[in-house]
Amino acid sequence: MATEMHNLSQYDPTKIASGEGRKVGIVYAEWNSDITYALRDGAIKTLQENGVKADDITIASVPGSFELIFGASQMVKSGKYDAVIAIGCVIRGDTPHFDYICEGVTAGLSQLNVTYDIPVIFGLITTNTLLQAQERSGGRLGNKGDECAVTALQMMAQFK
Ligand code: DLZ
Repeated sequence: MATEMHNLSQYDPTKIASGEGRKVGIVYAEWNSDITYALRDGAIKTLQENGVKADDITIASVPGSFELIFGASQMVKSGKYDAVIAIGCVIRGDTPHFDYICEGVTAGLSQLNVTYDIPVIFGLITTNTLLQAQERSGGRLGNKGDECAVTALQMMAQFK
């Protein structure tokens, strides 16, 4: 996660494996769409900058972050992709809902990672405030979508 010491968009392009010929699925949540669209677009841009063709990137939206589990699961089981990136944004409110969603998504995506043979990348931003989410979706601390794309490229190169 982004810290004051780590910008999510900073990576050394010479150390990133090419994504040429790779197929990537991106599932993103519509909840907090100002944030998730920026994350999604950052991921797409970084994948393309590193060799993934536009036609080889499939995007699908789900209503909220909790549905990322089902969306990512469907993409993984389709057998069409070399990696799946799940993108969402959960902002802490006044009820425990935040914790249930974060725990559910984390557990669900973790389960996919140990069950199937392609990497599922955790692109869920979990913050206390909208400002913190903005800082991590193209603001002061970079864009977690970029980080997810780089992570997907590294995982595909390493294990597929
Ligand atoms: C219900 C809910 C709440 C309170 N907050 C968020 C949020 O901050 N981010 C998000 O992506 N989704 C939220 N949701 C919606 C749930 O993820 C889910 O869509 C609903 O509970 C229906 O299953």
